[in-house]
Amino acid sequence: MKDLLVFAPEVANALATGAPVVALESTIITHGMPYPQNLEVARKVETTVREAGAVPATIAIIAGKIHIGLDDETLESLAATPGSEVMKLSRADLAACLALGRTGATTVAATMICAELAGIHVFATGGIGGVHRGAELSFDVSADLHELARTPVTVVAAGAKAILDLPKTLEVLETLGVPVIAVGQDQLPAFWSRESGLAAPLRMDDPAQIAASARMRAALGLDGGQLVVNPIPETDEIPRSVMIPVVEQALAEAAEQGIAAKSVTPFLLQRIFELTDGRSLDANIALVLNNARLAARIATAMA
Ligand code: PSU
Ligand code: MN
Repeated sequence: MKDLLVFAPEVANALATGAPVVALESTIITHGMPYPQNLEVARKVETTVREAGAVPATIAIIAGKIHIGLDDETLESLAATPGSEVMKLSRADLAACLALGRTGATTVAATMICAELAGIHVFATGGIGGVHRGAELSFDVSADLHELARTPVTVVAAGAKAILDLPKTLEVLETLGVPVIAVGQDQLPAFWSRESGLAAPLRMDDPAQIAASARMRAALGLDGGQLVVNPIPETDEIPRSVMIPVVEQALAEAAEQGIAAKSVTPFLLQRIFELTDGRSLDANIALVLNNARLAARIATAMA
């Protein structure tokens, strides 16, 4: 296992001294945002974590090794590689990518697995995967939900994207025993928008409460992590009324073109980017930075 993990010196040092560390995913870089904004954002997220007093650890698989923290050169080459040439890794294909010596970006699920192996307990991202609309026919339910049920990492996201079926996503999380904790409001946030029209199951406004809740789960021997849902800042949000028709159109086009499986989320994100004249990307960037700040505070409370 030691040979499989490659730690950035800064991360190794932080973990050895018990300093707060925040894991970051790489699929958002390769499949979630266009180049070169993706590179700019990846760097900005790391800076934001540092400014908030924690050490960032961006996770990716490079030539068959799990990298915990990427140097700038690696980050740049990953960001510049077209998504079609990088594996999008979840629980199902992580081991295969490593065994074949290949390079891949980690989704929420795969990043959780790698963070846990590295001893990192907090992870910041944009949005998690969830139950897709029409899942009753397509069976498209993100492996992120099952990972949250089994791997003890606290994941900070801005809710699940409105491209998903949010009520069904909440139902599945409840069935799987995953606490969904809203911060600063009672509603589940909906990624680009603060409101989803759905009540969040739990609310904790203080990072210390979130840290205490993770400790209590461990003390009880409960498997799995926590999903912290942090609303996008008011000044950056795109209201729900604006997003609903955009999402409907992107979904209709995906259905028309027969987009399926792993391609669904990247396709929808790209179409929504085009349909909002780039506004969705600005919102996406703002919410990721906002999540990085909160994750750093939670990691600090846990350290
Ligand atoms: N949300 C975003 N951008 C992304 C993703 C989610 O705003 O790039 C990625 C995450 O890595 C998440 C994955 O884990 O999409 C979910 O993909 P799927 O629905 O295929 O499980
Ligand atoms: Mn899927």
